[in-house]
Amino acid sequence: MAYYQEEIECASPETIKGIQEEKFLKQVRHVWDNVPYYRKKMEEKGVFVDDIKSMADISKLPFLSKADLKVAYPYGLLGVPLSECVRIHSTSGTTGKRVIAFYTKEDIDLWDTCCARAIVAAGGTKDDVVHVAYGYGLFTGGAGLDGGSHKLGCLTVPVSSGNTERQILFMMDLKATILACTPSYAAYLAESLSEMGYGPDDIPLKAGIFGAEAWSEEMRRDIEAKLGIKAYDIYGLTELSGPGVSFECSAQGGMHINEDHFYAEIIDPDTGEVLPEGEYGELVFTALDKKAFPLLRYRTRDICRLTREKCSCGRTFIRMAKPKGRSDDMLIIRGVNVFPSQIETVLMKEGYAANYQIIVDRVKNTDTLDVHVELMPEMFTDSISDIDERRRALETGIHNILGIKAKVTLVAPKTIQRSEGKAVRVIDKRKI
Ligand code: DLL
Repeated sequence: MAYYQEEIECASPETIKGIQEEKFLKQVRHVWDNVPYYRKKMEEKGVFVDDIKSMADISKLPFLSKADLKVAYPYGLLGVPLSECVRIHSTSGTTGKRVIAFYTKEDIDLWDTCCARAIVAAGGTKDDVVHVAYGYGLFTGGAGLDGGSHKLGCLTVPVSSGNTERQILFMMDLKATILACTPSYAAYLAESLSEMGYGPDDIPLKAGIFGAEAWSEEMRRDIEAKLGIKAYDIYGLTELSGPGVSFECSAQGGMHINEDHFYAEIIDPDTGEVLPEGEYGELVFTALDKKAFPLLRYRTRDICRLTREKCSCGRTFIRMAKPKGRSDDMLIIRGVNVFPSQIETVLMKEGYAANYQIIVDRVKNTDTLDVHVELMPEMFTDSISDIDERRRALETGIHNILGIKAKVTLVAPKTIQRSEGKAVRVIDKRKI
């Protein structure tokens, strides 16, 4: 088994706890001294820096949320003078002010290390050719995987997103062995590969590092088969640096959190109470050594759970399950909580690719749920009764998993817009 930094990635839980506590106490002092916005929040809660004496005291600290980031925009959460910052990145939010995160040179270095660990966990070595098709620019995907690949010494192809045919030719000509992009773009690349008359054996890829959006286990198996690779999940968010907060290993059983840099908690999203290990709730992170944007107890709004069960890869870092989706992606339809990923699972099990759109509306005071699903080319037929049967099978599958009815519309192949970055799966007309 290969690791980028075996000593830390496979350290005993006690060693990790020790590292976390030492860094945590320093970080709280750093924030208290240098981030007046957070210091005020602590004071308002009646907590002072000297009250924080061990890791267990973290529960005394106030949470930070996206709302705080908006209030403090752009410089209010900076922990160092602007002259020490060397880069910014920003979230892809489409409404209101974007979130801007700042980085010192050291912050970038530790981010690159996190991504290098992820590439090694996906079987990468310095001899690999890493094709980075995440977007470059303000989005963190391109820069993060580029930094990790560079740090490991791989040949990095900074192709960014778009121009799909050119991407495939590049992968062939430069013999890319690792592909890094969103899972929806990987699915699109796989589809285009076959349309160009090629199959998985025509590209030398062995692994994919896919993240930035929720994707189902079924979608993973589909991409793996079509590209002839092993697909690894990677998670992160701009506020905490970007990709590489956690990453999957060969066991594909959840993502190892880089615990020497990020302390994770799961809370009840309604009460803020910390939940025991294994329970589903909102993921909250404390950045233990980031200096420019040192967020303590940041509420990610991602719903998932943690486990410290032994992993066959030998890493001891705690693992997080695939997030079910963001609490703000969760749709409440006729009082029932619905995550788009649950619908995706039904579609993939019935043999569809992840080309679908969920349209929610309110008609005569009742929520409606419409799911548009693209037929696969081989399913396309003139027989209305065949198509009707397929439609009914999907409606039954969705009803069984959600407990509410959905109206499924099957549409012709290639009519739902493909995504080069994060896919837009939901149109909630109730909010428009
Ligand atoms: O998406 C960073 C990233 C880039 C992660 C490339 C992985 C690969 P943001 O644009 O700030 O940053 O969006 C962060 O995306 O809170 C999750 O809701 C979602 N997300 C990220 N990775 C995953 C994943 C990047 N593997 C938000 N599975 C997060 C599910 C994910 N959701």
